[in-house]
Amino acid sequence: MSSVERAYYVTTPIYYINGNPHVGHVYTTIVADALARTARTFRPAFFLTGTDEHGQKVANAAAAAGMSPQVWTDELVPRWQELFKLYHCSYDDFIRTTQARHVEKVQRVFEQLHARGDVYLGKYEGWYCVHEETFWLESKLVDGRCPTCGREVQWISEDDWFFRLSAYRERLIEHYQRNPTWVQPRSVYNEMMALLRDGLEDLSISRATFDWGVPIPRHGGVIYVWLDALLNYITAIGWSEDDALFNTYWPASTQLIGKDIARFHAIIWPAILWALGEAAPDLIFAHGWITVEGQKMSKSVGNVADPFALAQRFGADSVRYFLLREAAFGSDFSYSEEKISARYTSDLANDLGNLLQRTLAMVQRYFGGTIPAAPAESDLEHRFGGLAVKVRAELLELRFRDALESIWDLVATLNRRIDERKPWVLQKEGRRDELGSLLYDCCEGLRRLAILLHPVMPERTAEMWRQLGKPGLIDEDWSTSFAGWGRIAAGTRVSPGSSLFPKIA
Ligand code: ME8
Repeated sequence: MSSVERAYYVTTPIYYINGNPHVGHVYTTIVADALARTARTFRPAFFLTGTDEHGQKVANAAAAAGMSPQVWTDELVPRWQELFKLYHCSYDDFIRTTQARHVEKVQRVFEQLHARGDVYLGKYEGWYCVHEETFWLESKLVDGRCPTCGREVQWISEDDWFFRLSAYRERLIEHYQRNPTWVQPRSVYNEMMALLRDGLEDLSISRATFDWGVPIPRHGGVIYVWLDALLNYITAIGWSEDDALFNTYWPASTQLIGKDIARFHAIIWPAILWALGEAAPDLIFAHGWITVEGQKMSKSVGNVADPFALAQRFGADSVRYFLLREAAFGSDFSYSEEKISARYTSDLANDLGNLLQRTLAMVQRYFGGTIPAAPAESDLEHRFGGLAVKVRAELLELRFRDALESIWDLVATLNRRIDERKPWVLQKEGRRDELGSLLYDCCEGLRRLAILLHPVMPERTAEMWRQLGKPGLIDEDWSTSFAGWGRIAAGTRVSPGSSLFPKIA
């Protein structure tokens, strides 16, 4: 099978469980969900998310709350799962790094690396940033602080296991040269290439003086939290030669991350995979930040938005729409409730919600609530016949804003058509055929809109579908559901209901 037809596997970072989730965390998970839902319409797809539960950062958060790390993570995980459900994130699996299925496989990885001579025992003497869970060379510090987050670093001196990362430098450079789009966006690719050209140090992959992690069998100490965490992407799908899930889905199609963790995913991760005899993922996409007044939204800055409250105010699907529509995926973009509110009012309530409401109201008023006969031919088919293929490609290329703009072309066209042809005048003048054709086209257009928007707004489009009289399956294969104008059957009884996007208090 070519990689185009291959089963689709999408992952998010696994989130540190050192506090409550914020909008940044739900953002990456929503993006993964939109991709998984798109892929599922035409091929097998698997969507993985989860929580990163080991390490000093989580242990410190638990200690500050007066709890053992296990009790702390057990209490917090349901909150994250509840949030992802609230946002309709249809993950196929949620991995926790404290689960036995993961721990056992991480230990197996260590054994394998050890057996192959890819690890050796050495002395780590250097700096460590707990917030980033990262070892730093003295030369990389900025004013003696962590170059990523600016926090204080700790001096560490312990006997650790080292992974021969430096031995993979040539292969990494070659991989980058041969696959110029495997790390996106281009700015991150260039940044990684510069790091590789700078030279690679071997990586300490254990901690000897700290115990909240995966124990290293026979030797003692625990696995470094980043190695433990990265492995989730393969342990969750059963990493082993004879596991059907693993064979179907590895290598991953799209691994989504924020740009702060690109080095781990685009340099360390492929090297570890190669050491295990596995292939590197097809694509690492490092997206930008949601910012508030120019600063990255983060718990430590204290500028986080509560995603539970946002869903309550705007509805989860409207927040999903905003996050995918607001900026080209990859770049930073600024967030505010005013911006969500503006999009909600213009795009969702005035454009889409109003189109559904007035179309169904007129089907009700002029045709007794059943969809009138289809026109023999519709010019809309010429113009929008290729829309599904276009939108699918845009979504899978992570061009969410472009996809939504393409879809809104159809929304705007249908609204304009109603405004220009004035169905109330057609009715008054007895031009019933023209009136029927116009309303039929609007219903068929709305059917297509519901299908295309389903990956972005799964719940609101299900409601559109219900009001349209449930014409078939909303998530059927897009190409078949788009074959020819006229798939919504004349005579279907519509059931207009409450407004899709009601006024917000
Ligand atoms: O880094 N804007 O976990 P983490 C956009 N456990 N996305 C944001 C964001 C923002 N302001 N803030 C957070 C870790 N994110 C590790 C990952 S993976 C093997 C281990 C998103 O809890 C973004 O996806 O710090 C970022 O990479 C992730 O949350 C970081 O989550």
